[in-house]
Order: sequence, then C-alpha cells, then structure tokens
Amino acid sequence: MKKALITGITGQDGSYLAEFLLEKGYEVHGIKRRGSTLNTQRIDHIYQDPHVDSQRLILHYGDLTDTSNLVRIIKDIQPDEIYNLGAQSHVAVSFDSPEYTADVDGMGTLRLLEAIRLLGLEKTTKFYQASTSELYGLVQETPQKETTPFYPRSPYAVAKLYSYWITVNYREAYGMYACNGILFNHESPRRGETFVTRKITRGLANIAQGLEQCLYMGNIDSLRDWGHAKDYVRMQWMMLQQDTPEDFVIATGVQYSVREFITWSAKELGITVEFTGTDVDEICTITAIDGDSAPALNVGDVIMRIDPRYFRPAEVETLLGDPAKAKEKLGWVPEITVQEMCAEMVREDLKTAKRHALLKEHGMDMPVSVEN
Ligand code: NDP
Ligand code: GDR
Repeated sequence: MKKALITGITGQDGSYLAEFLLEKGYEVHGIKRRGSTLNTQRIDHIYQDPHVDSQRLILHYGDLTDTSNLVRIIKDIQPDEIYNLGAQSHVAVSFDSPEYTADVDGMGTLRLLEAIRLLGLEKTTKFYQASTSELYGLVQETPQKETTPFYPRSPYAVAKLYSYWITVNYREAYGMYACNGILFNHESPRRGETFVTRKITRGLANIAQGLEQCLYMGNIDSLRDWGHAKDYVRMQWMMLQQDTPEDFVIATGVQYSVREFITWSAKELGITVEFTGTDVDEICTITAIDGDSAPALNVGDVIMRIDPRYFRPAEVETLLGDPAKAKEKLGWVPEITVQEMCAEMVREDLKTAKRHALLKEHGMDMPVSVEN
C-alpha cells in the first residue's frame, strides 16, 4: 500500500486530495495544527477511528515551522509521496504577517526537503510543492505558462517564489523527484470563507436570507482564471506518477472578473443586478427577483458596496493560465466549469443560510460570522 503525507490536510485542497488518495487505496497521513478550537471540519466525513484496525487516514500534530517535528513524522511514516499544501495562503493577510508567511510558505518547504535528505529518502520519497499563479504577479506575458518570467507582488508570492526555486534546486542538486504545480485560483464549497469567491457566495446567500445586509468588496475589476479544486488535486497526484519530475501550470485558460462572479452568484439566487457608479462609489443594485431563494430582498436593494480596506498594497490585476503542457503531457483537462462551480458554491451556502434563518425564526439565533 502506498503511503502519502499531506501538509495542509485540513485545508480546501488537502481535504479533496485526502479523499482522492483514499479512493486510490493509499494510506494517507496528514499534519494538523493544534488550535484552541477544532479545525478538522473539512475532513470529518473521512475521519477514521484510530481504535479500529486497518485505519488508512492518520493525523499527526505538527507545524511547518517546527523542524524536529517534521523530521520525526517523516521518519516514522517513510512516505512514498509528500504533498506540501500547508501554507498561510491568504495574499492580503501576508501583508499583515509577512515574516510568519515567509517562515511557513518559504522556509517550511526547505524544512521538508531537508528532512527528506537528512533521512536518506531523496531517492524514494516524491515531493509535490503547491506553487501558485501569484508568482506571475505583475504579468510579463499573457497567457502565463511554465516559461513565463515571475514578478511576485506580495509577501505571500515572494515566499512561494523561494519554495518554487528550492524545489527545483533540490531536484537538480540531489536528483530528488520534486516538482511544482503552478496552480491558478481554484475554489469549491470548501473554499476558505475570506477568499473572494466564497466571500461572495456565502455573503449573498446570507443576504438573501436576511442574515447580513450588504457585501463589502475590494477590487472587483480583478481578473482571475478560476477552476474547481477537485479537478486540481487530481492533477497534483498525476504530477507525481510520471517517470521524470517536471513543473506544470494548472489552469482553465479562461478568465473572468470578480464583478462577473458576483453577477453569476446573484443569478443563482434568482436575483438580477446592475452595477453603477465608479471606483469606491460603485454599487450593485437588485433590478429583478425571481423564485423564492431571496425572501429578505426587494428590487432596488443595494447588496454590494466597495470598502477600500479590501484593496491590497500591491494588487495582481489579471491572471490567465495556459494549461497546454498539462494537457499534452498528462492528458489533464478540467471537467468542471467556473459557472458550474459557482452554482454549486451558492447552492451549498444557501443551504447553510436557510438553516441559520430557520433557527433565527424560532428564536434560536446563532450569530453568523461576518469577519472577512
Ligand atoms: P487553505 O488555506 O484552505 O489551507 C491551508 C492549509 O495549511 C490548512 O490546512 C492550514 O491549517 C495549513 N497551515 C497553515 N499554516 C500552517 C503551518 N504553520 N503549519 C502547518 N500547516 C499549516 O489553502 P488551499 O487548500 O486553498 O491551498 C493549498 C495550497 O495551495 C496552499 O499552499 C496554497 O498557498 C496553494 N495554492 C492555492 C491555490 C488556490 O487557489 N486554492 C492556488 C495556488 C496555490 P489550518 O486548517 O489549521 O489553518
Ligand atoms: P488570490 O485570491 O489573492 O488570487 O489568492 P482571493 O480570492 O483572495 O482574491 C482574488 C482577487 O479578488 C480581489 N478581491 C477580493 N479578494 C478578497 N479576498 N476579498 C475581497 O473582498 C475582495 N475584493 C476583491 C483580490 O484583490 C484579488 O485580486 C488565492 C489564494 O488561494 C492563494 O493562496 C493562491 O496562491 C492564489 O489564489 C492563486
């Protein structure tokens, strides 16, 4: 039985990858952080009781900032594959916590690679690094492909640039099977609540049910190439099944604006909207309502305003990937469109919002977190 170790198993990608590898028959190990509250919601449905035999999902406490912890875990497991998905992954937050982001997202990768080397596993353990389209930042070429020069625009992207190159370096220096997936934005109903797509689908679902008043957004002109996380974790695994390690861009090859994502999400709730005004005065107003998903709303309601607090000190305005290499060499093509994904996210968030609204109606008010 193959053994995989996933850092960041409690995150969006980690949870889908764990599911995927369990289905493939792997023994899956994951590193989880200790928190003051439980943080395993995304993997609770695949949790396996450690007291029963044949447990194939095993969690270990750990942290990418803790070298001895990582060495001990890897020594104990002797994994065939390591997927380094753990990161402080929020670009805006990286401007607030640049040093911590560098430590986890940059040095964390080095710690794992060194652990593999110190333990003499460089010829047996394959290594996947979660690289990112944020490396392109201020884009030098469109669409972006494996050979496009990098120009990172945030402490997050600069830390990930270090990880990208240290992964290439360990491959070249020590002959390790180590590779980078340069993944463009990918989302799902499990996306963290403060990334833009989920903030929109969850926010609008809450507004439709009368649990929130208005969505406050940053740069809605921003253009992204969005795919579905399920499609992207499949590719992470495929990259480690080749004869030789290589780096791949994973993207859909189509880009849309944040404004368009808001329009689709509203449509899924039966709401037609229009955007008026410019810059920080731009607003989004309801022009028609169809169906019964938005009982709390009326035509003319303003459901989005701009709040400059969500502007970034340096913005990545546009990203568009060219996945031709992944298609040609690995036969990978995304199966879920961004519009299908948006609809799925809205449906899931609406279910939750309806539950909260029902509780509220019966006097069992559970505050909805609007921190974003
Ligand atoms: P998430 O933010 O959903 O998950 C991040 C994971 O990393 C969580 O499990 C988190 O644990 C864990 N983590 C955070 N800090 C540490 C630490 N110090 N030590 C160990 N683990 C830590 O990210 P995604 O699943 O969306 O992304 C996975 C990876 O892919 C990340 O590296 C991200 O930067 C990268 N990436 C993501 C893209 C995307 O669009 N989603 C695109 C390109 C790259 P906890 O649950 O405790 O917070
Ligand atoms: P990104 O994702 O920064 O691309 O990083 P995010 O969803 O946070 O932002 C995408 C774009 O939307 C704009 N935006 C807002 N973003 C947030 N979060 N909140 C807002 O209110 C808002 N308004 C507009 C942003 O300015 C940006 O232009 C994600 C992360 O998953 C990274 O870890 C990963 O590496 C990259 O995707 C690829």
